[in-house]
Amino acid sequence: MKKQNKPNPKTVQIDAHVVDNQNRTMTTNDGVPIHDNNNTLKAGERGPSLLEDFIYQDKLAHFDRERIPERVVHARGSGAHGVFEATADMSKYTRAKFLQKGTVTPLFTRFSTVAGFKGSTDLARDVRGFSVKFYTEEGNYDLVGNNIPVFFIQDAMQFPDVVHAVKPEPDKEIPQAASAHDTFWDFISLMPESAHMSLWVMSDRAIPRSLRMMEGFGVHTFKFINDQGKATFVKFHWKPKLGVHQVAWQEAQKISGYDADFHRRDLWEAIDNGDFPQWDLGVQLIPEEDEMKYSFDILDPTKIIPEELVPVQIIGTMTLNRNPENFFAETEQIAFDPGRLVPGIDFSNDPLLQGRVFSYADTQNYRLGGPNFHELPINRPVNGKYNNQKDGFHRTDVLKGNVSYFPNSLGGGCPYHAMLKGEKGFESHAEKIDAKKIRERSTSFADHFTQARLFFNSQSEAEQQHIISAFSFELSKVNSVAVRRRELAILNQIDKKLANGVGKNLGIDPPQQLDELTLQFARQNHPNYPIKPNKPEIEKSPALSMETKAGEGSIETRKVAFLVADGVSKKSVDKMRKALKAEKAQAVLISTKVGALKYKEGDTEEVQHSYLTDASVCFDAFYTPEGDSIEVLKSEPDYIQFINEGYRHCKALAFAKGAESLIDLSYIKMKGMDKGVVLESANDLTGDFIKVMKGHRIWEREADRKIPV
Ligand code: HDD
Repeated sequence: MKKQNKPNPKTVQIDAHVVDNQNRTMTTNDGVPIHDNNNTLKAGERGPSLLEDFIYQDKLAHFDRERIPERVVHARGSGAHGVFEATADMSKYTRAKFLQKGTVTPLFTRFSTVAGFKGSTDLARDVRGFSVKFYTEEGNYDLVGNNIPVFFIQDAMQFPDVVHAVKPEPDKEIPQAASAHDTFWDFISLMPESAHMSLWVMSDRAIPRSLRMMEGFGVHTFKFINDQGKATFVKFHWKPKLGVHQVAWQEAQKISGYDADFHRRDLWEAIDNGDFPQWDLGVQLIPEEDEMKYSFDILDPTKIIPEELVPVQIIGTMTLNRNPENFFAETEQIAFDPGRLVPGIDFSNDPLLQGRVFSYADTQNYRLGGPNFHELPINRPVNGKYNNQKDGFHRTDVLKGNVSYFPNSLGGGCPYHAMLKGEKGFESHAEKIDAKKIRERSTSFADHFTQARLFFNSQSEAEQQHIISAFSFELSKVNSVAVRRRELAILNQIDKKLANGVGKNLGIDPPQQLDELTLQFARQNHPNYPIKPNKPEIEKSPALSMETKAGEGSIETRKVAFLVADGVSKKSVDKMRKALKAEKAQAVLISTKVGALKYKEGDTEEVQHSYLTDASVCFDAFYTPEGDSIEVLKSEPDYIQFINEGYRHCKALAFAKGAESLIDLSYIKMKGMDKGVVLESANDLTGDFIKVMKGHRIWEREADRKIPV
């Protein structure tokens, strides 16, 4: 798998299974040519169908079994193939071959939402799954993470509970893909350990602009193991090259109606256009000796290690460069499992991670119908698998010979143990354990609010307001006043501004003390709860704010709506189009109708989008070119809606000469001009527009957000 001009081994492996129907006669599943695929076999023209119609049976029997159980969580997902190139010398820390400098490894990445069913909207407020299967030369390694670096719970035993709480309520199966309901907040308000993650989920991290513009985290602390068997604790981070961006909550809700596949489409189209998304893989390395050095426990999955304490070192880059050939065969059937490792990586004793080690293979066995799911093309290791496991449902490998046991002499002692030939296979880290069996929680896991506070403190003013709005929205949808109050008591332990802001919107004064029920449950894990927390190393971490990660001023692949109508000036369109193209941003013409757009200059251009089919929320910025179209747009209410919404959502708007008159019809007139409204008559039209777009949003407008639309 070294960098060579040879074909990607995973592509070659999958291609061997690709079926192309071009120029083929239709056959049954047994390869029998089909003469007529429209009519069942009947006794006479108007007679009953015959049982002997094996062609009909073949077709229907397959159809009747076309659904498999969806994933119990992360059912809704989108994936793509790619490669990882290691760029740093990691040999000091890990013997994993795919992490050695210069190695290129094929991979498949699947992004997902957690709570919604398979057909739910992409824009739900939710955690996003971020799973990568590396097909390394030492077997498959799965990094199954999220776009949020902490988790709701500390012990895997409670995973079914948190999932049951967030999923639709079991009596009425409502709501779909939403945490804004009673059972979720009932659970969260009884579980102070979920305070930190609940802040992340109520932040804009939970409504990404694109799957290509979000960070990924391995969440747990893992271990790197080097050639000498020495361990180093490690946390994994994926850093998107396009920056970290979000949509506004109101946008998310509207996008769900206009394009429920917004993220899936965006990923597919970007790869299809050759705009391959990239992420750097970063690691935080903690020497074994430093395990107990921090004010928090590095084994606790509700805690981050602030980047200011342990910097993230970049060790390689992932590029997603190929869309799947078939969604079901690849994205649906891929089986991730954080419990499968390659030599050089090991688990830590994080009790959440330890519990995951069981659950994933178990669920794949069920979901994919038996123990041979490893043989599905998407799951096969590229280096082959050789062992004595055999038979079972859907076995496809044809094991040769009469030997399927070890030790054997008849099969030449094969397949042999690595150590028998002086090779090194996977060896677990020889950690010394001397302990009693107990069912308890470590006291070092009992501080639930310090890092939640760190997160809130580290957000910009606008980001803090979004968190307050999100909590207010979610808790307003909770019917139980007791649950609302209990959650407010938790928020009050984190930050007064947060609790008071939400309390004001709910009409409840936040209680000063945690609710008795919350304390009662917390004391089951920590009898002396609440426990005095250690003094944190830092009070603020700039790395936690999305605003500081908004990208190095790139607008690559961002979508700009050109708001046009017949009579628009081609010169005015092309001027902006050219400038955006130079920045690799996309121009999308939106007109009063699809089909041929007539330019003022006489030419025509095919338009795919209209005010009827598209909405402002699906675009990053807006441009109104000059021309006779301006008169048409004056009486087009959907045009006015576009710019009103764009303005409200703090996006950049540019107006060519003459188009400024349209501003008078919008709320911009009422609320006033700002740097985000770029006029050709007053500004460098293209230069200033691009400059404002690079800032992503005009946050100053946030102070006056209640503009009606
Ligand atoms: Fe999980 C799927 C991420 C805790 C049990 N999980 C799943 C997927 C992601 C995560 C991204 C989708 C994989 C795919 O695309 O197919 N899960 C996480 C993270 C966790 C976490 C980051 C905490 C840090 N999960 C977790 C626990 C358990 C599970 C504690 C059980 C004890 N997760 C599952 C599962 C799923 C799953 C039930 C459902 C479908 C699947 O595995 O393949 O086994």
